[in-house]
Amino acid sequence: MDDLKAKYLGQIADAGDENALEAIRVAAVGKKGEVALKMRELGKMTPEERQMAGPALNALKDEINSALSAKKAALADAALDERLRTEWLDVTLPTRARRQGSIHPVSQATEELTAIFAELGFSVAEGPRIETDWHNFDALNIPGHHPARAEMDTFYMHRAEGDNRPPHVLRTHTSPVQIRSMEKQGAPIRVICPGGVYRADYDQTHTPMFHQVEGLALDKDISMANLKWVLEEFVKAFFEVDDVELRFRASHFPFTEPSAEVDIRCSWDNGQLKIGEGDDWMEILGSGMVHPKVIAAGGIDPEVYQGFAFGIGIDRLAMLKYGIPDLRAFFDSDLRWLRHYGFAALDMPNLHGGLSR
Ligand code: 2NL
Repeated sequence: MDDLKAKYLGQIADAGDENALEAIRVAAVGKKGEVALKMRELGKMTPEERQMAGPALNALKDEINSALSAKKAALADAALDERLRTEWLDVTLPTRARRQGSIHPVSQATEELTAIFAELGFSVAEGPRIETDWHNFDALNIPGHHPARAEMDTFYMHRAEGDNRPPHVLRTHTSPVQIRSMEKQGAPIRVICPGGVYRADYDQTHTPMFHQVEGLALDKDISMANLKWVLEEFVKAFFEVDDVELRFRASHFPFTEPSAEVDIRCSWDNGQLKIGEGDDWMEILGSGMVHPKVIAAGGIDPEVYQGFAFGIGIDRLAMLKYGIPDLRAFFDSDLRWLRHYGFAALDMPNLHGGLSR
């Protein structure tokens, strides 16, 4: 029995992996293993012999079993040590260069102007790009026969056979988001609505999808003077100049009365734009006092509340601020263009950190 013990403990000590260990287990203490065979011989022994050999065989079996599990644990430890040695990672290494992706100038301009209007007390609202004909047109005092509907070059959604309701449209401006904001929030209200809008128009200066921000402020005592101040603050902050001069030109929109287009004083020297100085004027937005019918369409009493609204093209603002010459490149998804004009992902603007860095 001592030979048996020495043989198996030696084999266990030498086993190189779990498979070898299992083979030893089967040969030694398995059902048909050597210890089991010896136990069968107990039947042929005298009772005295059996009383000696029985417990000794059981002790041998226990000893081999514990050697097996000790070795198994040692092999697992060694395997883990080996993995830890090969699968290491140096977390103090520098990260990869950042130029994998960048923020599109339209997104950057949207973030910047949102930060400015937020500072002026405006909240931000978003809405669906597929709109009801009512929210996009009727609520804005543009009835079915109005020439503005034709002028807008509207994209109409498909209508099911036999459905005689007016088709949904791709919104032609973000005004419907303001209608929805009035319906939801009531007055007083100060909100801006930035986002993509659609018109069937494509040439040097127009793309079928472009971006707009509209603003709306309604209260009991809001006048055109408040509009002028808000726009001056916005233009100064956005173009990062100390002073601007705005020129209001009488205009016409169905949703405002009176209406004004707004120009800023600027100069173009050698193709270089300077805002706030010079002898030129550049149109940057449309605005006016919200038409009473539009206030009523938003579920608010126009006898009590009044206010201003304005609409600005974001794409053109971005072109002017960042010196981008061609509008159509905005929507080409050209990676080289994006690397050149894009912004770092972590440079999100806020008024305290400075808008652009
Ligand atoms: C332009 C003109 C404008 C508005 C948009 C507006 C929205 C509501 C009520 C009244 Cl809910 N007005 N929006 C007002 C005036 C002008 O945009 O030429 N944008 C580039």
